[in-house]
Amino acid sequence: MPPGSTDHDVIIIGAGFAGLYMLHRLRGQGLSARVLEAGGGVGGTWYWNRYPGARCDVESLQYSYSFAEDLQREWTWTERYATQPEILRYLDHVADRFDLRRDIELNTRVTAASWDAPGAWVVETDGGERLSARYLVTAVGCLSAANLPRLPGSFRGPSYHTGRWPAEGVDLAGRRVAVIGTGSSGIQSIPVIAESAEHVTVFQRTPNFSVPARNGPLRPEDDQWFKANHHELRHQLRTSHSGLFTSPNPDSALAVTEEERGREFEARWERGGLAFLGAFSDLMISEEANRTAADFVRGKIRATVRDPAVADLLLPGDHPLGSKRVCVDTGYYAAYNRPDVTLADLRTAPIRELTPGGVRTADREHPVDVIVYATGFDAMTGPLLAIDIRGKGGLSLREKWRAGPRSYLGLMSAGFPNLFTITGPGSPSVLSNMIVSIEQHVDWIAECLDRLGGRALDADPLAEDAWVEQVNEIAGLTLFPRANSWYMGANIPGKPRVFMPFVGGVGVYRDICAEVAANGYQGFLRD
Ligand code: NA7
Repeated sequence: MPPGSTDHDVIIIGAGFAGLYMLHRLRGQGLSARVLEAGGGVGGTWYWNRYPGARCDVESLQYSYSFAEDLQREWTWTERYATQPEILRYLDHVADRFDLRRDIELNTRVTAASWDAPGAWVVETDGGERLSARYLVTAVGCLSAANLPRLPGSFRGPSYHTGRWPAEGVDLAGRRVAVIGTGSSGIQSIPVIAESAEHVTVFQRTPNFSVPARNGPLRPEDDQWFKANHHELRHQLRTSHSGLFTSPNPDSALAVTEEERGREFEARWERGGLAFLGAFSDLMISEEANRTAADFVRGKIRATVRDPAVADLLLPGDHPLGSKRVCVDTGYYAAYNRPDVTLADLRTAPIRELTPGGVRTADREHPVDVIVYATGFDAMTGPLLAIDIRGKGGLSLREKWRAGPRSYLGLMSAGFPNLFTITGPGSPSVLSNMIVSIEQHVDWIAECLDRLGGRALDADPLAEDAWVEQVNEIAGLTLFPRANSWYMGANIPGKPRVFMPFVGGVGVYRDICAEVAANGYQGFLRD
């Protein structure tokens, strides 16, 4: 394809953490790129998820870009875990700081993309625009397609999905609020909503494991230490298992005494956050080891929730700890000690229908003024398949992925030349600190485009088959597939059950990708 015959060298879909950095990198190597973003502002996940209490479950020092020293030096987080508004301010700052906005088109949803002869992507938007580029990069996020259950009946009050929260906010003061769902979004929002609502009724289908955040102001000495040592610390994150500091303990939970085990769990519980999962090396591979951690958390729930019947309902029991994303909360279990918070157990009394004034379960009607759907997302594949993507010969991605996503390294899918998927299924993505994974993918793609110099690249179907097999095989060695999780697609009716992310760890994965590139893009086909 002759240079200049497309509108842009690259079209990027999405202006969250991934899209912003991708644009910055491509510009730096002299490519013209256009970002198309559905939202009215930059920020992606952090633009949409404005629900009360929304906050990152990764510590702010680690959940930030590492690509620019100046940016790192000049930005100071205020809390150990940043709130949604603060992360959005950070991303707005990044957009301004690197002059990114002039290449970003907001309020523009990509509806279709097709690989057209003689070798360009043609992208269509909801505004009727058609744009072409030699390369297409999706930066659509893993958790951006909201899952809104179809409940029978109708409710006369307002209802909101946590992932589509209105930018102007919602005043829940003095209202009777239903929160449906007890994943991370429900668990973060329930205690905060309870502070001002007249009453909160929590509709729980499956109890989840949650560990305390122990949030607080970011200590200046921690900030200074991170800034002073950031080269070394960022390197550690990039080569770690999850892209997080979890202080992994190499011991087996079963090789120590009960007292030692209890001390390790207790210390991590006190410190707060996802490092709880690093307590022992076999928590995600041995059911017995996992049960020790699960029992510890169940003990904490019983000790926190005063009403033993409510505590019992909150005890997770149908999946190993960590096989669904562990939540990180502030005051979640204690919220059930409030007289104005009620737990409705959907396992014993499922939702029958919405009524004009509330939610009817099998046993009674719960009168509410507002419904908050904290019901999650069609994860990972949802945002990609929402776009009608057509590759070579009109091959549809929806069709190709009917039985589950197939990709090589989570970066490309065979038959879709020049289409790169940042943190796509088959890469560590949601099992890691997303920023570490995003930066690794963006750097890899940018270098690849540089070396391609305009030529086309596609995944070799044989390499793809081998990768899909490897991803499944490694997942099968762990406890992850034992849960009906969104990692497995199990939260969406009719979605194929396939474990989607790569569990081998970000350090291992980075090495694999680097080696593939060093070997002349082994497993990829070039023009
Ligand atoms: P999650 O973790 O998918 O949680 C969604 C919750 O909503 C979960 O408790 C679901 O129960 C529940 N749910 C979903 N559909 C229904 C229906 N129809 N009825 C009742 N309850 C329902 O999404 P989040 O937004 O909380 O968190 C997503 C990620 O964001 C999180 O892991 C962090 O990485 C950040 P279920 O368990 O399916 O029985």
